[in-house]
Amino acid sequence: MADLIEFAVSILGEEELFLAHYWNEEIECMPREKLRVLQEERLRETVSRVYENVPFYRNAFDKIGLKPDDIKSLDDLKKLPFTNKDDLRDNYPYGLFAVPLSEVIRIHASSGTTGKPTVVGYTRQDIRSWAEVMARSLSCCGANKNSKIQNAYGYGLFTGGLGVHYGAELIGASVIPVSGGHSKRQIMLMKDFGSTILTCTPSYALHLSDVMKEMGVSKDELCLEGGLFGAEPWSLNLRNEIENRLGIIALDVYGLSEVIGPGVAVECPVKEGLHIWEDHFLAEIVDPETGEQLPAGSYGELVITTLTKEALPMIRYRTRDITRIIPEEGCSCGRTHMRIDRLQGRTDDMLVIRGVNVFPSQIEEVLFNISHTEPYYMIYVDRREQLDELEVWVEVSDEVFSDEIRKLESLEREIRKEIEVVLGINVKVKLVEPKSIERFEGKSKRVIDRRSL
Ligand code: DLL
Repeated sequence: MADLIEFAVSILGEEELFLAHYWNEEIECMPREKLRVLQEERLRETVSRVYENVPFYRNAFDKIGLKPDDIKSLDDLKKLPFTNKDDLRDNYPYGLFAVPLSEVIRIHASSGTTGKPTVVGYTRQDIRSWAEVMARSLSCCGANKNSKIQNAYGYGLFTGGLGVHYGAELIGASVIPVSGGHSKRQIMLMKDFGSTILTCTPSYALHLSDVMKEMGVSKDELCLEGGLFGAEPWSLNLRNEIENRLGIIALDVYGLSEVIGPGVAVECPVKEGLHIWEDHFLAEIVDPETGEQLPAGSYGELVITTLTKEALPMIRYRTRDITRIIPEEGCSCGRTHMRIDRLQGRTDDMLVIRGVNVFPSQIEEVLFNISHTEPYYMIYVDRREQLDELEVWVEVSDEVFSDEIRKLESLEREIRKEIEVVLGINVKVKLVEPKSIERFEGKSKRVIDRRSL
């Protein structure tokens, strides 16, 4: 811990670290017994509210003979039915709203891969709560009223842009609402405006660092100190890469539109898990197959119940995200809110290759450990003669690409062996030219599953 503090001080400066520490100390460091009382009170309120105001929930409760009064404490949570993404789709666009539209002041939507988007709404109070959790999250990576926050998450229906924006304004920082894209301009602004914090997807942060190199801009010419990256899974190796290339502390922020947007959970500078803001969101881990609650420490699907949302309360929302609750309570940062591990991926992104479960993040982790490769890759899945095949395309650096064939073949073999050790299945590896793999301004797409095409 002493090392960590020293490290954080070296990046932020002692005074700033102190200022950056908590946004809302009373809540962030609330004793757990007190937090539990608050959660139970809010859970009871939420359950009555949805029963009274959302026919979908009233029917779901009635079907299993559950009355709001049956939910007294957190132990009763498991009696409640789950909510799925399909329930939002079936009630498109506003069917799950618990308030009249006249009270809704903002609507966002997440584009699904198929059909209609998932629509979410916010009352004025919801926007306040969201700004609060985002202000806490940004403070974790050092934001304060003197910060200049370059917000390169997309503005629009996506919750990333405006979610960060309102949190940053609440802190009193100067927000630079640049949104995603126009990478050269991003670097110019970062340098000229003296941005101190960058917010975007981790894959875009990596891309920006490449563009910096192309433009001949070194990290020493920038004032960046911290970054809050999320909206997609990213490996620890990618974090190291971003931290080294940009000279910052890079923290992970998690969230999803159905629950609120970014700011559901965030890493503190200790980097040992993401604190879920438990006064607003109640977390459980369940077995994705059976829906049974799993004990702290076991990996499973994260399920979230909102405790303060007015427009769109969610009861036991199945996020499809895989993580675990970190069993050790308390964190050396002083925050008492429970931590989840970095997200491994989504149940629906998990590839099942010849019966073996594969997360793209596992492949990323391996690739980053091998020198001479670039951190860009694509995964292709095919089915030939009833057999699944996985092929990984990996970009290599200019020098390697112009090397003799023998060296390339040996690198290809090395990567194949390393991936096979981790996944336990045979894979094919293809080395490709520098810059031939697509770059992303928002969420990246690194898997092309051609089995279902
Ligand atoms: O991605 C909200 C967000 C914006 C989070 C900016 C963080 C930063 P959706 O578009 O609804 O909302 O997508 C939510 O993205 O269920 C996860 O699968 C994935 N995701 C979000 N954050 C992380 C993360 C926003 N830190 C879906 N690590 C979620 C891994 C993440 N996956």
